[in-house]
Amino acid sequence: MSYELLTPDNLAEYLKSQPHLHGAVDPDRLAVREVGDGNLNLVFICESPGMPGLCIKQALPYVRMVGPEWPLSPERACAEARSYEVASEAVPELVPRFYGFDPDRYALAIENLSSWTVLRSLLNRGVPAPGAEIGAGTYAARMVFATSFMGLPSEKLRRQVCTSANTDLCGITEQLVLTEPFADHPRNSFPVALKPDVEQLHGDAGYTGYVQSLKHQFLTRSEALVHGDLHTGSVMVRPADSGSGGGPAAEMDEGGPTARTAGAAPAKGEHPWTAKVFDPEFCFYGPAGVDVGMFVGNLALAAGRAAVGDPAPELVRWLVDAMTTTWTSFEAELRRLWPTRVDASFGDDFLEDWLLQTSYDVCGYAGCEIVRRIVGLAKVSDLETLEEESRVAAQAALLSAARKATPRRLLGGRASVAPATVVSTLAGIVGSELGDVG
Ligand code: SR1
Ligand code: MG
Repeated sequence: MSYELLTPDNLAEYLKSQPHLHGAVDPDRLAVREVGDGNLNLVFICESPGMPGLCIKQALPYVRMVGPEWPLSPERACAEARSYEVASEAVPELVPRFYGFDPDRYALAIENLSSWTVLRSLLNRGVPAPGAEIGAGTYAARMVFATSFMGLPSEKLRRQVCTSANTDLCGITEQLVLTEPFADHPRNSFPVALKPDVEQLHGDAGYTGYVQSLKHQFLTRSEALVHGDLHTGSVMVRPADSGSGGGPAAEMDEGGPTARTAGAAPAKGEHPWTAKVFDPEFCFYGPAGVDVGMFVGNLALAAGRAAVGDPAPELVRWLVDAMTTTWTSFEAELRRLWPTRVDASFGDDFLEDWLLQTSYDVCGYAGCEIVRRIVGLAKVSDLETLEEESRVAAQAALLSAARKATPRRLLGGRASVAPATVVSTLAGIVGSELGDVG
């Protein structure tokens, strides 16, 4: 499998060969920036004066964060294109515009969102983003509905499951998220001072046994086409009133607003930030709770940072509340769509049971995401950029909260609770664990 890698020097030539992109960029008047700071791919922002511009993302044939010694099939770009195609129909307002996929170069062309801000960067600067969590929950719900038994006739669903394999990247998630962090592994790393907490985690058979059931679900339950890596670095945000180009959001990227310049958190009920979910290259047919779970876990990680920083209390409170709001947005959107399901033999009682089960799964996957970002190979800047003493305090509190994210430990596995109570119980545990380190 050999294909030419894109560089700032050969992009103009490449774009000349892609006439369907010439409404967005003019290859003869091109400015190119390589912005890929992720773990896997090359990403270029291509702009021409007076035009919307484009983002070109090319899959590398290896894991970028490790190097060519960890080869990785670029076929994942085909999976990403599939997800964007579905999302462009199911939830167009919450994803970037998708201009198309070049299977010869494993390159995707998507909307230029360079005037938007990565949610993780905003949160790291201490700025809450009310509305972003609603966007993430709504995105996850619309994708679940459109790609599961709810929105697809069963024959079509069976075919979709067969054609949506994303073998290499599911292998990464299986190892890095659901296996390695829960035992000693050479790819794990953490501060020496955290060793007692990690040993406790690894010795906690009630918890690691539950994680095995989540891994089993991950391997066997092909329920919906999920994003598969819905963390706060996979969501772009901008102020809701900033229009389609430029405006206040254009000032946000480089050293954008801080908690001070952004002002206080908005009043309850206001949603001044709008979101777009990107980077669905880890998408696969899996359990419906995976995406909300990962996102909720990342809000908890951001709360860990906020708890040891400044301005701690308001931001922690918003992040903890946002964990529940992500779920309630997901649930509300599915309830709204439920009357339009394709197979009405699934009754309303089934939905109730399904939502409750999924809310427990959400908490479970949130816990795994928290643990893997602290113990496993792929870390997050939220915690990694803290000085060691605060980092260890936040990490220990978060590991302790994650270990409580099993059905039995949250609410005794009770069947007679509202699904939102399940998630708000986990949020409350994160808040109270972090309350002690602030
Ligand atoms: C080797 S890839 C490491 C991580 O980066 C991606 O964003 C996923 O989160 C993956 O687990
Ligand atoms: Mg990514």
